[in-house]
Amino acid sequence: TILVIGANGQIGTALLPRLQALYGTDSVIGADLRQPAQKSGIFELLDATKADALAELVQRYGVTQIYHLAAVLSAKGETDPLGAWNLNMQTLLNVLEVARIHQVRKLFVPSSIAAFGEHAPKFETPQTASLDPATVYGISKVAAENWSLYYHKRYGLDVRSLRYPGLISYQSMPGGGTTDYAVAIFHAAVQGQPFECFLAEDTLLPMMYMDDALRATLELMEAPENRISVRTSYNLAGMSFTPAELTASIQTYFPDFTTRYVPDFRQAIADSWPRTIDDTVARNDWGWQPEFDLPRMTQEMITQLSTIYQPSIPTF
Ligand code: VAH
Repeated sequence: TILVIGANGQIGTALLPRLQALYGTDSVIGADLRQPAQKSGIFELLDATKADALAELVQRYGVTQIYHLAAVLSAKGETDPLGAWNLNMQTLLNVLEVARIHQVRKLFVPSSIAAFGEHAPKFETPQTASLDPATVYGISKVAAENWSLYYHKRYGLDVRSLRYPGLISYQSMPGGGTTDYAVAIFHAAVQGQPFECFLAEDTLLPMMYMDDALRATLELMEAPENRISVRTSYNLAGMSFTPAELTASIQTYFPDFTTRYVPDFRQAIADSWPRTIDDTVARNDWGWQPEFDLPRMTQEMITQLSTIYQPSIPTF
């Protein structure tokens, strides 16, 4: 069985149904601090900072794979650095230890472009670059990458990881990320409202549509173990765009839509991150290939959110 920790998060909300479709609802357990809005399949309340609660769940369901998707993201983490560090690291160490003790076969531990800092090349950031992250979230990701590598080398744990770009999805509301302007903007556009962006209009960032991120995750997890050459975390690229480019893409659907740019503390976080990512190693090792560019993502996000905000076609 597969355990998804942080099942109510941005990735968890989208990944859970994908795993249920692939492996059957009875083989997938969603777990988070609170019940989900819409419950489907097996769901367990879990505080993953409690190792014994996690171990009990793993034993009770005979868990063989864990997706560890619980974390405090970059912007929210800066409002409570030690709280973010404690949650991100305690849960990770519990997952690694419980997996080691209970012979969990495979683990997914996400990283992020937030792992890169000011001394990594900004363009085509390579797989091996110096990692001096500017945020507590980034520091916790670099630590997670190194702990994952350690548990792989010392205990043979099959831990796999991706340095996700900013992820855009319609299945959940933005949750404290610096790239979450790119989610909130669609909610405003579809509701006919102007948008106030907390990043400057020319802030170029690596981004990815959630469908690509989920496919990358599943392709990585299903790749033969001898194909995996990176046990810290793989660079992964989808596309890169600026708030101005995203606004223009949305305006092809909503010509009157406008964005105002009011940069706040999140601008410094975004400025510390890469502009574009080199994911050659992921392409060579397990055949990664993105499918969503900006126009296709815009069309998909607007289509999906339009049905959520205007569910029924008006009856005449
Ligand atoms: C964040 N969405 O903004 C996350 C991600 C690269 C961005 O780590 O914190």
